[in-house]
Amino acid sequence: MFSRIFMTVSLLILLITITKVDSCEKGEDGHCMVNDGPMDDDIKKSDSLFNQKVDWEKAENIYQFYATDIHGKNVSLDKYRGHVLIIINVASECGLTEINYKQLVELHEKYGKSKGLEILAFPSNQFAGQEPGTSQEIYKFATERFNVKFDIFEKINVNGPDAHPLWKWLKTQGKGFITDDIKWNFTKFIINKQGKVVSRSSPTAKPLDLEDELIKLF
Ligand SMILES: *[C@@H]1O[C@H](CO)[C@@H](O)[C@H](O)[C@H]1NC(C)=O
Ligand SMILES: CC(=O)N[C@H]1CO[C@H](CO)[C@@H](O)[C@@H]1O
Repeated sequence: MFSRIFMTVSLLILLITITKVDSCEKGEDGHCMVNDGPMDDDIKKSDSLFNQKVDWEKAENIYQFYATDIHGKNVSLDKYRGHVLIIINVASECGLTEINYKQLVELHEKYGKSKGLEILAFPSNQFAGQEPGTSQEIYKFATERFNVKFDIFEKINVNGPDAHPLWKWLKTQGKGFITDDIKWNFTKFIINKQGKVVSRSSPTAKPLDLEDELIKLF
């Protein structure tokens, strides 16, 4: 009885040892990878274990998120790594639409190709129903009326329990006035090349007002 348990235990220990030696030998320069702290593979693994729906609060940068673009494509925000970004919620039918789109296009033309500035626009219908269109209509409006070439995403909620996880996270990073909720259309977040929020601007701030701040980040 005892010897059987003993044999089982020693067999287990032997197995574990063999497995460890095996993975150690795969390391380079005779390093043992088991106790060497996080390697690239481990970091990738923890990234893929990140589930934005439940883990959004734990995000360290925007590259961990994904969103659906206006053409229905699932986009990992990892594609923006190393770029300075403006993330903004947009509306088609509102007093601020014209100036915001126009100046965003201007910023993008000036700093897109030359400095790698990327603009991520998220249509949202949460403010007095001023973005009632379908994805196709929104895209048509933005590209035909303002010649937008920056990235537009699918319509999302920015407030409430159904808010997109990226927006939930953005709001905890750039604090709002009194509450974190997005008050109005055209709230702008500036993201640095490390994927962190550096500022949040109100709807009435014009995109060109952000120029000085952007220049420091390029
Ligand atoms: C979108 O891509 C992410 C990985 O970047 C994946 O985790 C997620 O499940 C995908 N979502 C959909 C709806 O395909
Ligand atoms: C959609 C929406 O609420 N539009 C508003 C955007 O913000 C400006 C100024 O704060 C308002 O004038 C718009 O009506």
